[in-house]
Amino acid sequence: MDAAPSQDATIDTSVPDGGADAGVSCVGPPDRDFEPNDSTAAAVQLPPQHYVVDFVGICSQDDADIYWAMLTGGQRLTLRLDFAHIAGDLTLAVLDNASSQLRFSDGSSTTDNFESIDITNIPGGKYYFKVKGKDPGVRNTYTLTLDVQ
Ligand SMILES: [Ca+2]
Ligand SMILES: [Ca+2]
Ligand SMILES: [Ca+2]
Repeated sequence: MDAAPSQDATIDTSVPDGGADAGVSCVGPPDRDFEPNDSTAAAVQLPPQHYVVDFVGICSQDDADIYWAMLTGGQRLTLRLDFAHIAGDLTLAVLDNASSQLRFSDGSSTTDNFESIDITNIPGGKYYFKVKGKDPGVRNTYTLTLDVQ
């Protein structure tokens, strides 16, 4: 995948993580290839469309995974973070271009293994999507699904 516009060409979630062992994703691609992405300055660009980031994880003390996308005004942004809550509680946030937090989701439980954020009629601009452990010691794998309509 070496298509044009700059950075997003490096994202290839079809890369296998090396096996069914969920822990493998923390040391293998693509999570390894995305790191470091712990700050907004180092965030990984995602295309503003339906897009799934899989085989990734919160893998070390204080790891945060930050992605970004450029959205057009009036669009609807939907994010869903799926993970096994019992294996490690994760949170999801949407930040604006100034890194101010617009939305935060931490409603997961042992029966609701996900976080979700839905923003309609969003102003155009750059937005960051932040996945983090609820506590500094949390380690877990997750799937982040982005939808822009
Ligand atoms: Ca990570
Ligand atoms: Ca990270
Ligand atoms: Ca949570």
